[in-house]
Amino acid sequence: MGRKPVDFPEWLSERVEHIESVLDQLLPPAPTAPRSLHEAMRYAVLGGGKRVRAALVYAAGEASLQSGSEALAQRIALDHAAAAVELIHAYSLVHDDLPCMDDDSLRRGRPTVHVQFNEATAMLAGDALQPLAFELLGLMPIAPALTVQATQLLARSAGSLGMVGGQAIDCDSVGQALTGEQLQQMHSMKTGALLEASVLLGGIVAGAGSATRAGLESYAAAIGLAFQVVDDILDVTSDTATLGKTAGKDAAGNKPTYVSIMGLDGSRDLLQALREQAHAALLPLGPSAAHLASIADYIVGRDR
Ligand code: GRG
Repeated sequence: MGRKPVDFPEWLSERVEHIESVLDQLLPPAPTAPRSLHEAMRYAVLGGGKRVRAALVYAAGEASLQSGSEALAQRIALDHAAAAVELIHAYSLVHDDLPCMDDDSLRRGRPTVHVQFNEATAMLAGDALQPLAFELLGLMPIAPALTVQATQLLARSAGSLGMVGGQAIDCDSVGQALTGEQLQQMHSMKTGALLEASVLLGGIVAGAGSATRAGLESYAAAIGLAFQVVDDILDVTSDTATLGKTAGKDAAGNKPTYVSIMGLDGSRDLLQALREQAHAALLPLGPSAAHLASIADYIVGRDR
């Protein structure tokens, strides 16, 4: 990971390729027993995904490293932190796709894990990806106090006050009308918490001071929300969107979205305001935060 300015698309594809190889090495090898479980874990994680969360860890790490301090230990720690958030994310998608949740048969352009393997294996693969994520954090070669902070942050963002809690609210909200405020709360837990944790993990691992952490927090809050607003906009505007939605519900007609509550124009206005908040938060961090700024633009402009 160089500190000299690199063109963003080039940086992003290099990081995506890098995290793919890190994950490949850190996941259990497929031929080792229990074989079907390990195959399912690898299938769930490798060969797909935009790797936005890993990119956020690396970009926040770059923005936080002191000049000339890019030691090997910090690079390994950033790899472990980036892999940990991708493992938690992958597990959440495996479980979200199960028949008892969204019952999806396709993910990342391929059959979902329970379709490719079976339901029990998919559940166990998700279960096994979670502790592996925390094991990787425990193996970071950095000051133990930073490892503790990183572990607590990831656990919080993934647990009942974060991602899983948001999913629970989402499940409970089917058939109910949510207010805009409740919708925001649900998404900030379900999707925003892990995206935000990715940014802060990069900062913690790279030894960010309090001023940098404050900038990262404000940036992270903005992009965490922006990600979901884009998702809701894409739900209506992408080629696969369903026509004739029920007011206040999503394409499937059963969940409230930003677009159904604020309208398309209102959602787009919110998105631009969030992009501006993200950029403003990075100003005090200077040029080393350039890739974080580009990721904000990427999230706001993404079309898948
Ligand atoms: C089941 C515990 C549990 C949690 C599930 C995040 C989540 C919670 C479910 C995902 C549902 C979903 C499709 C939400 C829309 C936003 C989102 C998180 C999309 C998937 O993330 P991307 O676009 O996926 O970063 P890739 O495949 O690029 O990694």
